[in-house]
Amino acid sequence: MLKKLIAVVLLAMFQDGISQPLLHNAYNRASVSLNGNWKYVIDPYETGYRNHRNWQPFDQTPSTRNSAKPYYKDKKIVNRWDRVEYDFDLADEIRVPSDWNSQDDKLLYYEGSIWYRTKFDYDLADGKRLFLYFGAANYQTDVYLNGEKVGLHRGGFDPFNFDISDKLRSTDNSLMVRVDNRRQKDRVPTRSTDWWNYGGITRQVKLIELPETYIQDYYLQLDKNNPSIIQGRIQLAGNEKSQPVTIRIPEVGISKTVETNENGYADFTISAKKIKKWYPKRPKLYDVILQCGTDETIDRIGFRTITTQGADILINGQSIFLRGISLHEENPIKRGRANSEEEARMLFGWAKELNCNFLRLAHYPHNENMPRVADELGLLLWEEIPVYWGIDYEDPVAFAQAESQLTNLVHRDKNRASVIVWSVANETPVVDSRLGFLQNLKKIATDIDDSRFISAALERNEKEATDIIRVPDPFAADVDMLSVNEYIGWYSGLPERCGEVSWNLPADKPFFISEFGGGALYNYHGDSLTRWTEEYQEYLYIEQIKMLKKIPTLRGMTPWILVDFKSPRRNIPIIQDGWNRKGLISDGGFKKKAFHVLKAYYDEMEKKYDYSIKD
Ligand code: GCB
Repeated sequence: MLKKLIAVVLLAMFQDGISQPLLHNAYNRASVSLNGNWKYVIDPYETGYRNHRNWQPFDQTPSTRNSAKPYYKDKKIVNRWDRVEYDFDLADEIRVPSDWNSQDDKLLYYEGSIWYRTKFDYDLADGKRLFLYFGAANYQTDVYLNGEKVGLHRGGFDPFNFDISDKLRSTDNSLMVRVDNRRQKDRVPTRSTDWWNYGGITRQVKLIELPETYIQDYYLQLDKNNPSIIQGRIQLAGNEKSQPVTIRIPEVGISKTVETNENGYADFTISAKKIKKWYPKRPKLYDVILQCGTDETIDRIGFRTITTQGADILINGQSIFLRGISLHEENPIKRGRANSEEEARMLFGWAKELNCNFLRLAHYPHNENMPRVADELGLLLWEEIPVYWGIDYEDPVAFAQAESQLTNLVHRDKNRASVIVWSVANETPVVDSRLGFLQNLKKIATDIDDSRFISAALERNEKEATDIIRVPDPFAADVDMLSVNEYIGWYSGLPERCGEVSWNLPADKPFFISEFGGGALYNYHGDSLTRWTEEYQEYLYIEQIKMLKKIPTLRGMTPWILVDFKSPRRNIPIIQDGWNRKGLISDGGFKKKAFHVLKAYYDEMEKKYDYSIKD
């Protein structure tokens, strides 16, 4: 009982001042960008939250303490007796959006708080609302406008927004944002990962003006059991919730008006008879226009179904093989977070050269350009939240953070044809409290969207000394696609080990390898049993593919990984130097030998699983 009470109190504290429901399709809304150079103050001692007389140590968890009235107020000295020991006007500038680590050598390993400040003017007409939208900031973001707290957000990779209409001035608004990227036990991910903990406002910031009543959210997807129908729903927010809303797809002459109820909600169906389906080979998108009063939003949506039948994965009813690769949201050449559309196109361009039709966006939600560009290029996607390695499953604060990251991801991308998998975890060791945690996440995703697969990158029976490989994970029964990370030939044995094992898997579910791989330094050569050479990695791919071809239920894979990526865990001088070298492409953008092995296999699978387009 006491434990429950504490959990409730903790959750109430946690909810205090959080961001508001996500505005859907912020991507296409008319907006004013706040991107640019912002002033910044590095604050490793949390001075921003401490009055100079307060000698108490700052309590880091939960870090909401003192946050309503920060010491930093963007204040100017007016009286001679004033003393302020920071100055945003004189401070250096930092680029937004971008991680801070790649902008200045002294920030490369920095983990802590940075205070950002920008100024803007905005004339808001009567009867309008103004929203402040962040694509993402890692990890906790506390937002202040003109000295008042607007709210906070926890989660390093999901979008969030605040209605700032009440705190806005027409000129000289001071927007102060504290971003804290410390790794902590109750965060998701928690303390340890195998990627760089890039901090800062890593994605775009913009202002979106909307009428008093506006279209907050909508969903339009083909009914997976009856693809001649589009299932739809719409949610209005604002004062006048009960209103007619018109949904139009002009290219095929569709126009439908529905009436929302007193909660602003309506569900509806539309005949899809005239709609050409979205296929990876023919990624047809339609302009979809939603209009309610003076609010109008335009989206580009593709319509397709994704289902399973026994071990088969069916797109629009036809069997496909997922020729995939895993990917971090990093630009190896810039050595920082990739956040632009051009960077999405660069990374996807490499994947296309590999003849991929599928990408695993590991291990956290990537920026929205990724699914938007994938929609256009016909690439299928696996999207994931950073429930990674050892999460504290019993902590309600950790669960709330996993929940909010998943909710925001599914809300943001639920109309993207490219996205076919919601992954709720990666390599989370099996302990008792974990199953309920993951099942609850599955329920959260499917309650919003049940048209896609639920999966997670599970582990095999690595610790058993046996040649029979199994997946002894209780969550395996809950997933639509049984996905496993395995490193046979790298973390266990040499590549020939692949020839010694056999797989024991359920016959009625698609099987998928979410990771395999091995490290190689580009242009480092030797024999095929010398680790870190391109030859070793090439041999590993050859042996893996031979082994995987024998699994009758195998329907795809996303080997680890498209490009070398930065990781502070990887410290062999010259070979690694802070890089995970399992990429098929080097940090300079050069292809390693194994790239060509995988491509040859994918060319073969493309022919084997060819399908015809049936409109
Ligand atoms: C894994 C993890 C991935 C690591 C990879 C590795 O299993 O899922 O995040 O980077 O192994 O290289 O060890």
